[in-house]
Amino acid sequence: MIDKQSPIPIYHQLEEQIKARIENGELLPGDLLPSEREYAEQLNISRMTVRQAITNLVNDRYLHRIKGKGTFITEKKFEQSLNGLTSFTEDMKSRGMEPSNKLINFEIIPAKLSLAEQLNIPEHTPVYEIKRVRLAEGIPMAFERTYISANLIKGVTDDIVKSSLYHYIESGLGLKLGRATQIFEATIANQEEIEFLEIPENSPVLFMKRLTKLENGSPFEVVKSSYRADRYKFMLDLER
Ligand code: 16G
Repeated sequence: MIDKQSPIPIYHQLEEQIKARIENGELLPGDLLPSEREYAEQLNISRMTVRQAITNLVNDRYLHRIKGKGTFITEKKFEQSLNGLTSFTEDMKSRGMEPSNKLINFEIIPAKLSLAEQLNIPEHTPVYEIKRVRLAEGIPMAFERTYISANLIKGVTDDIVKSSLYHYIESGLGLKLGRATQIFEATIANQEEIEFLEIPENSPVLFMKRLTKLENGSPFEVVKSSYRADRYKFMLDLER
């Protein structure tokens, strides 16, 4: 319903109505939005006004346009807090989502110089190389390449990396995790990411690199993770 007598501009009223229909689930993520013409005719308002409302919602990322196809409702992103050193498994469970892993590769390799330096081990020392697609409710969220110092974290198996690595380190080995340094970058998906994350070519991904240390200060893992930019957003509490 549009109130033409209201001091609130019509495009703003329409914007609020579309937002409300997204919030209450009448319009679902991925759905095609009715056309400008349909809205204009149904509400007896000009197409210009409808266009303005839709453009504002596109700018606010509630909607997105796909060339030649129309305007769609944007998928809700998973908001992850960056406060605290947590695992993927914990992040998903804390949101009531079921995590799973698709193991792409798992082997022991000799550490190259740059990796060895980061892990503070001699070059060619054995490290586990683990490539996993990390899923939530069966949907690929991130593609992760993990390098673990094999002399420090012993006994890692296929089954362990198919569930939770951090759980094994803490509960299985009784080691304490300490701190991590994490770097974020925006990039365009490479071939592996396109394939494993099931995203179109040229999709943006959030790339992060984490170096994690045990409580005693020993670095034990270098992780490169690529998160789907259409599914993820990150949240930090800042204090002054
Ligand atoms: C997260 C961490 C990763 C860690 C993994 C352990 C980032 C960027 N990465 O994905 O460093 O290895 O959790 O998860 O947050 P797991 O215990 O579920 O195997």
